[in-house]
Amino acid sequence: MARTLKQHLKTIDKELASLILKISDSSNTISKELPNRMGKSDTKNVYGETQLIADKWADEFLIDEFKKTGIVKSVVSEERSEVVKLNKKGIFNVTLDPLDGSSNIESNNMVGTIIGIYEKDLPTQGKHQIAALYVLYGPTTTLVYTAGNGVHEFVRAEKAFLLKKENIKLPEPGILYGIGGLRKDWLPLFKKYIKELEAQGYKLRYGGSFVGDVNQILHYGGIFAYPSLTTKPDGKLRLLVESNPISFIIKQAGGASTNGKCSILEIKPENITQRVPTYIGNKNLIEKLKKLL
Ligand code: P6P
Repeated sequence: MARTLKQHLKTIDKELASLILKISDSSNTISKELPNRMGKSDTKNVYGETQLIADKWADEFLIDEFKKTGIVKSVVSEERSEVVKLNKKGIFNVTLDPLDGSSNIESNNMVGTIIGIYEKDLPTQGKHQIAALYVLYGPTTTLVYTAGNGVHEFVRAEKAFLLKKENIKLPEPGILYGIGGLRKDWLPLFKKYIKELEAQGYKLRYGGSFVGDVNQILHYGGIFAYPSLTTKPDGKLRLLVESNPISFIIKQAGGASTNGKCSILEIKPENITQRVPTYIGNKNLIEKLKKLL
C-alpha cells in the first residue's frame, strides 16, 4: 500500500509534521462542509470582495483549529485585515487563503486551501518559509506539500491521505499557459510574450482559481500568470497568502516565479495585504519573460 502522509512526514521536524497533519485532517471537514456553506454573506473582505459564506466559515474553522494546536503563534489570512495572534508560546506563523477561488464553488470548479508556514514573525519574505502546502477540492481531494524537501502529492482515500507522487518536478518544456485578467488590459510586451507561446503550441488552461491552475502547471509544465495590468499594475494575487506559498512549492519542483523583476520569494512585504504581479512556472519560461519585461 502507498505510504500515508503521516508516514511521509516522519522525515521532517515532529512539530511541523503535526501541524501539516492537523491541516490535512481539517481539510476533510472542509470538503464535507462545502455543500452546506453555499451562497454569499453580507460582508466584504479587506480587498472589497464580497465574502462567501464558505470563505468566512473556512477561515473561522481553520483559525480555530490552529489555535487548538497550541503551536501556532499567529495567522495572516486573506479574510482578515490584521495579523491574528493565537498562542504566545507558539512556534509557527501561518499564512492562509482558506478557500482560494471560492467563486468557483457555485459552478463546482476548482477551489483550494493555500498555506505558508514560517518560524519568523509575519510579514516577512517568502524565502523564509519552512513549509508550504495546498489542498485541492476537486474530483478527488489532493494535498501537495513541501518542507524544503521536494514536492509531494497525496490523494485523500477512505482513512488517510495516500502518497500519489513524490519529488514532483515540472515537466520540461511544459505545454500549458493560464493567464488572468482581461487580454485587453495586459501590457504590450506581455501580450507579445503570450503570442510567442501560442505560436509554439502552448495550450490555454485557465480555471479561475490560482491553486487549481498552478496545480495543472505542476503536473504538465508551462506558465501561470496573474500579470500586471494597465488597470491594476500590481495584478490581483496577494503576496503573503497566495503567491509566496505557491512560489515556494513551484521552486521546490524545479520551477521559478517572478513579479517581472525578481523572484517573488525575495520581495520584502510592506504590509500583509499587498498584491503582486505573479508569473510562475518552468524556469526557462520565467527567465525568458524576465528578459522581455
Ligand atoms: P479572475 C480567486 O478569487 C483568485 O484570487 C485566484 O484564485 C484566481 O487566480 C483569480 O482570483 C481569478 O481572478 O479575475 O479571473 O476572476
